[in-house]
Amino acid sequence: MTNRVPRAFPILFLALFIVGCASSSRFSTSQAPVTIASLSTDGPYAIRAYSSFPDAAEFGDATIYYPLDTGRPVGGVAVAPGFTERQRHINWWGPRLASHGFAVIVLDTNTPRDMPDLRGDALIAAVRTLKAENSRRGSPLNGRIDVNKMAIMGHSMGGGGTLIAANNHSDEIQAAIPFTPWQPEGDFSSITVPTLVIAGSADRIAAVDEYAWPHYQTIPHSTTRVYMEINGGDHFLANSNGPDLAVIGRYGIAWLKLYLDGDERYRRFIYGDAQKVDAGKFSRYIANP
Ligand code: 9J3
Repeated sequence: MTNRVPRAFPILFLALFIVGCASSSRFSTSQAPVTIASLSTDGPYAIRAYSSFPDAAEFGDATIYYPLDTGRPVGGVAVAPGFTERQRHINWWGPRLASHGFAVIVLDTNTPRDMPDLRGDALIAAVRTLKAENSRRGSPLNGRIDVNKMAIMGHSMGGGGTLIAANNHSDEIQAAIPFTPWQPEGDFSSITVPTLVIAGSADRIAAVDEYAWPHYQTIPHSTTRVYMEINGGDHFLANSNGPDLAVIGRYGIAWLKLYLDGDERYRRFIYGDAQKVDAGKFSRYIANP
C-alpha cells in the first residue's frame, strides 16, 4: 500500500501534464486577445466545408462550413440569400464565421424567387439540419455542435425570412441578423431573441425608411436589439462582394460571440469603446439596450 502510492505518482503527473498542455493550447487559441483587427478578418480556426447531408424539403442545395479543433461544441448559424440570389452571393459568411468558431449552413432556396416566408421556413429547417448533424453518425459535426446555440441570418428577402422566422420560432434560436431586410408591412413584435439589423442608408431596393428601420421598430423594446445603418451603404453591403466586409463581419462575429456563446469579451464591440471608434461609419446606430 505505502509503496503503491508513490509508484502511481509519476504516471499521474505525466497524465496531468499532457492534459494541461492540451487544454492550455486550446485555451490560448480561444482566449487569444480579441481586437478590432482580429475580428475584422478570418479567425483562428482552420475550416472545412461539405455539402452531403440529408436533404430538407424546405431548401435546395446547401453547404456547411465548420471549424477544426475547437475543443468544445460550437454554435450554429443558418444563412439565406435574397431574391434571385444563390449561395455564392452571401457565402463569404460561411468561412468567416466558421473560422471564428461557428458551424455555418449557407443555403439555396428551392426556387430563387421564393418569398420571404419560404426563406424563413428554409432557415428554420436549416437550423434543424445543423442540430441533426450533431447526432448523425458519420457527420463531421457529430457531437461537435451545441444545439442550444443557434442563429439565423439572411439578405433582403432572406432578411425578411430571418425576421419572420425569428418572430415565429424564437424558441428554436438564440440570435438573428437580418441584413438589408425586406418584408412589406413586417410585424416582428414576437421576437424575443437578440436581433442585429444591418442596413444601408443608400439602399435603393429596400429603402431603410420603408423596410429595415420600421422592421426594427416593431421588435419589442424588451428584446435585445441593435439597428446598425451604414452611411452610404447599399442593398448589397453585407453580400460576398460588399465594400467593407471587415466591418460588417466584425459586428456579425461579435453579435454571435456575445449572444450565442455568452462571451462577454465581445460586448465592447457592440456597445463599448470598440464600437465608438466606428461612429463615423454609421448614419444610425441605435443600441437598445
Ligand atoms: O431579396 C431582395 O433583394 C428583395 C428585394 C425586392 O425588392 O424584391 C422585390 C421583388
